Amino acid sequence: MNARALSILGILFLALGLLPAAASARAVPLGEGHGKRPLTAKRPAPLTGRVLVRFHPGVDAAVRGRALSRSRVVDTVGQVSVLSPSDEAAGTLVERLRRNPAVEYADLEHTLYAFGSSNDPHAWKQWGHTKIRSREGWDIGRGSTSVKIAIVDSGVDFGHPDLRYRYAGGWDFVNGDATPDDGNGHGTHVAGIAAATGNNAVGVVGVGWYSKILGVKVLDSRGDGTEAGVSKGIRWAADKGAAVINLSLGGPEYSRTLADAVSYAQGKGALVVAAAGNDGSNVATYPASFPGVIGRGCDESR
Ligand SMILES: [Ca+2]
Ligand SMILES: [Ca+2]
Repeated sequence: MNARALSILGILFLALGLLPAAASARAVPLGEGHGKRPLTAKRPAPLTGRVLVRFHPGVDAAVRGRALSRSRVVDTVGQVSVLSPSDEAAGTLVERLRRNPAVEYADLEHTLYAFGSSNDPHAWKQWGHTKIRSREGWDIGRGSTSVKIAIVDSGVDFGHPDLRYRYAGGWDFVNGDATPDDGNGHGTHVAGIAAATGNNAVGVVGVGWYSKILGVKVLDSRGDGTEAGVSKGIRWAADKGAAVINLSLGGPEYSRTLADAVSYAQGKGALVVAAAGNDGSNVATYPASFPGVIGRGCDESR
């Protein structure tokens, strides 16, 4: 098993439940802060009040300008414009845009959210590595500093002693700055499972001991984000050379904007891994259900 495969294995075992990476040397354990509310795929995804529109290639600026005259472009994601309606309901704007032959698609934007976890803070520490046979993998490889894993989530606490040397860069798409500080704990917990430093006499050990982490903050302190924000994070991670992009988040609504972002990342060679939502239901969630994405279920059995 090579380093990349081991890193991928590390991500795959997030399937084992997004269970907290257990106590660390600090007062605040990896993962503290998440799981404070039920996070399930059945939770309805609220609308953000914004509209995501993509024009057909080659549509000129004047045509686009007319189509967008009653809205404000508040952001862009690849070829997608994020619109805030000026004087009409978002649904009315979508209907009008969909009738416009210059428009490839127009959708209401939904909220995405962190997928939840067990409330047993030490469960993973006790059995997770056994369940996925990490130790056998470590005989072959223990991760590599040349492999970047993007944790597209609520941020990553790179001040944590088990994550300090895993930093490979980051961006905060929630606040628009270069520090993806984790106001929730979910992303830090996920990062610890993937790549907490091994054999350093501190805290826990990730599956990849030496893999590098890109901290991409797209979820706020409540664990909520937007389709546009998550899509921007995915694209950013792909542009930064992520070998693996981990998405322990999602929602029940199909999103073309999100699908475009996942395709973009896959086209750059990234392996996209997404949680299916650990609620034991058969509800399809996205991005886990997109083509080529490794969707992870949850296994809490020992
Ligand atoms: Ca920040
Ligand atoms: Ca450690």
